[in-house]
Amino acid sequence: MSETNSAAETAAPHRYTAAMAADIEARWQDFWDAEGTYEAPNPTGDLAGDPELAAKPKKFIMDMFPYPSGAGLHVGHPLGYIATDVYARHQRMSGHNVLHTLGFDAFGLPAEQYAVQTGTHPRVSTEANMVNMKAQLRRLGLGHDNRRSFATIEAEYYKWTQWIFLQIFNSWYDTEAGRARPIAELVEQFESGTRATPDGRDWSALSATERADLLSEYRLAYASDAPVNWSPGLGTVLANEEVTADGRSERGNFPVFKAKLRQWNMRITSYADRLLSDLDGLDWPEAIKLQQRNWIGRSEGARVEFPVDTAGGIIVFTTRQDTLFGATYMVLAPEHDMVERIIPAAWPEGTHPVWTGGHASPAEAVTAYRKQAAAKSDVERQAEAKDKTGVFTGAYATNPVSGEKVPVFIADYVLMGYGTGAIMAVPAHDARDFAFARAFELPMRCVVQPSDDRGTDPSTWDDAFGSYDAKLVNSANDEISLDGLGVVEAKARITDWLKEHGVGEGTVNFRLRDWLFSRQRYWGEPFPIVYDEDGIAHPLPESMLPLELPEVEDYSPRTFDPEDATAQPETPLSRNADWVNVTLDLGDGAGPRKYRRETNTMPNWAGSCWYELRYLDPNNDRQLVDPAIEQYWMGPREGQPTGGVDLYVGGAEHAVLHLLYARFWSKVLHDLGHISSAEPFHKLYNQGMIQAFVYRDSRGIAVPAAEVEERDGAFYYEGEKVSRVLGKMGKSLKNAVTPDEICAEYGADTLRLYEMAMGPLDVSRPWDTRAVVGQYRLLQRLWRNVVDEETGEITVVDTEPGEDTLRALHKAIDGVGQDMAGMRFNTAIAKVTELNNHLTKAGGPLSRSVAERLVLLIAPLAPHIAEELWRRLGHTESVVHQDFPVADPAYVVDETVTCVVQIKGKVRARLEISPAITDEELEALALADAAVVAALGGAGIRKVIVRAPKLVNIVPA
Ligand code: ANZ
Repeated sequence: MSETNSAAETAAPHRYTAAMAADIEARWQDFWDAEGTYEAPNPTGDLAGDPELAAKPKKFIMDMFPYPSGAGLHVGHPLGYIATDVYARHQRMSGHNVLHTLGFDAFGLPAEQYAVQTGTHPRVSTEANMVNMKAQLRRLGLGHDNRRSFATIEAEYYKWTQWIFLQIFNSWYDTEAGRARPIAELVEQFESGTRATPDGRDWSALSATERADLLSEYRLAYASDAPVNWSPGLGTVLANEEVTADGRSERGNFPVFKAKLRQWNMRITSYADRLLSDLDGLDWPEAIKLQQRNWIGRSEGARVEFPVDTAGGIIVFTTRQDTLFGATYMVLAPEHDMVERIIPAAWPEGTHPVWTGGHASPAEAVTAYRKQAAAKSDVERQAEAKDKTGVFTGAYATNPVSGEKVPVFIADYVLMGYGTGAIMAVPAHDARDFAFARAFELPMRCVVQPSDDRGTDPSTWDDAFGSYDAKLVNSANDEISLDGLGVVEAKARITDWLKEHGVGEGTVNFRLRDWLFSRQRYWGEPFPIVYDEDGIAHPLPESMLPLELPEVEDYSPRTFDPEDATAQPETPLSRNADWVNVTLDLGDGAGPRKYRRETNTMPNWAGSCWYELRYLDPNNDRQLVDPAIEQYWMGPREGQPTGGVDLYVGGAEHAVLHLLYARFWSKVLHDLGHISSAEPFHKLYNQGMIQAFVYRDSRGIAVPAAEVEERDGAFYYEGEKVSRVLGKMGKSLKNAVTPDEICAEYGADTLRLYEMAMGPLDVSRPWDTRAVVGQYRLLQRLWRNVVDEETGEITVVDTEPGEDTLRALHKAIDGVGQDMAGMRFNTAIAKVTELNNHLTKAGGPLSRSVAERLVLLIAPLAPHIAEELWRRLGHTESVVHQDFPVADPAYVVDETVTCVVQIKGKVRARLEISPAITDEELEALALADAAVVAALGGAGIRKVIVRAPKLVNIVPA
């Protein structure tokens, strides 16, 4: 790397070197800051007096904002930020009013864990990290509107996070209207009697607690006692989205248990349908849409009631109601609350010994089995391959179509959190039921005629027959027959029949669960909720926001033995009695009363659920966002029916969590009339990752990548041979390269170019520090084409360029413009390089008009050198707001090339054609040519060999 600073290079006093780049970059960064070059005007105030700006289309471009990590940035982090910056600059130069800025997502676990290890207050370490990261980012020359930046930990910001929580708390989902409405309107319905209370009593007859409990059933934010994901090792409960497929905590990889705890939830399930259908109008990668669709998991099926003699009916959810005649037993989730009500005191006469699990009574069997099931995660319980376990409850239910008595089991393969927590088992046609039936020697009945040759006796089968593409058999009673029908038709028929008989109905079930919204943490937003002496939750009035995090001595989370499922979470805020116990006048007419504050905090997702809105109107202390401003930047428009940010760039790892939660908050705020957009992000783009080589010694331990030497294709560290694989970049793998190092060595413009040139933006690519110099050389050649390295004078002349150069120039302009608009920055760079090489080769001083357009072309990619050259070329206005060059089509159309047409190897014609012609077009053209027709003289054609655009070879019959 040191060669770049070698004597030969620095010999010329005005050469573009790292030192020169450092000087240019620092100077223009200071200038841009001082001038507010990247400030985007808002429509009210700013734009009103500026008709020219008001006529411009807007572009709101956003990055997924960073968490201020203590490790700082490595070169992988800014890939997306550079890309959005290049894009934003091009859009700005193409006539758009561009909003681009970056804040910090600054609440969260890492700061707290660091705090526990080092005793530093999370605010102190977070703020120090932000200072460091801001300096690193500024060095890259990102054109952000800095007036609009903020961190989610600022009280002026989280005041509005809390305010949104209150809106969600104070609303309910009206399923008839299909939208959220203020809870006061629901209370009115109860008061006036237009909506009946569950037990029919007058609203006025309900106690305060009863009213609160009833409203809690409706509120979009509600506290409830439900089985939640509890991770003792982390010391907090987690949302389903934060639990991995192996049933462990995504962060820290601790075991997660289901525990019944009182926690806050968000009723995101009310929005399941809209979250699903609105995906259609979004310009997102299909893979991400698919992940959201799967996470929401819509299933069409039916609810069917199976009566139990002793205690009402068991309701199951099934997607195969057509197989109802084949339901030969039932299964309840072990936790199902029907279990207590249906179990008899003793095993029925003649109970199969395998069913009892060796227990003396159903009660004993149930207790033992529940204990066993509680220790397993949902994923373990659902694993296809594993042996099916369970136990008979001693109870029987009646199959509503066949009238048969079927035994009721509990088994852990049925989950409490899905459907109704109960299933009808159809062992002949469901793989899990088949395995269970085999293990417990339960009867099976074939009700769908197998399309293979296995026959209709399931006792001879090796597995269930699950196909949809077959006809029903053995499915008739006195009133209805499904025999001979296809699955789809049979489903429709039986669903009607169930409805007519009042024993079931068609229904849609979602996999999506409500969002668990409280955490046992210090470093998060406090809930704007207090409890009165009866334990009723009251929202704080808006005037009491923000409710600031108290300064405390002990902010550490309480963690436990990771395996201790019985441990009880403890909230750090609960240790501060002075903060928790308060006397307040909530302004609700009750006067000053004693309250207890909610001591949970919000999850770290809260702050990122609405930050796009804060960028729009960052200093508004009266409103979440001024509606006119929101409408301008985010409102629905042609092609964007639900509105949203024009471009949102970030990693694909946020497929569900953040992107689903933010969509949900948008919809609630939209329904309540606070914003015009119903979706936060119209276009989503996932950038690839920058990977890096990881070198490991013979013990498998990573060694510092920077100190590895390559010899004859092998790699050595301190003389010892090491292995090399491509992996992630990071401190722990000792292969992190910081942007600071690269900026020091070559300058920010070179780093920007290198990151953009590495490959298509959406694919992952390996970092190679040795290759960075290639882009440095491009900038050096560019510089040399405009500046005399000896004198520092501009070398351009005022004559017009030749035809050749005009063609090269306009082709580049055309191609680079299209590539930039399409975010193909790597090919844009290739085209700039090609043009620059052409100019270098042509020799002699550049025409001013060529030099200027060359500078404008590279300005989005390498803004500092472009600004410097632009000024040296005599301009007094910044390059940032110049118009991007427009190609003259006359120079863009390709010249023609000559194609030779041969018949039997003899040249018979020459065609002047476009070099872009396809084989098909060329063949047609050649066969229609008069000379060719004449030469063929009516002979048929055996074969035509086409090599577009140069050659056509015709072989006559
Ligand atoms: C009878 C049946 C017959 C079923 C058949 C499937 C095949 P999806 O598509 O994912 O929605 N099920 C319902 N609730 C369940 C629970 N809480 N735990 C475990 N399994 C449950 O799956 C719906 C199917 O999964 C339902 O349809 C039910 O089994 C099962 F040939 O009912 B089926």
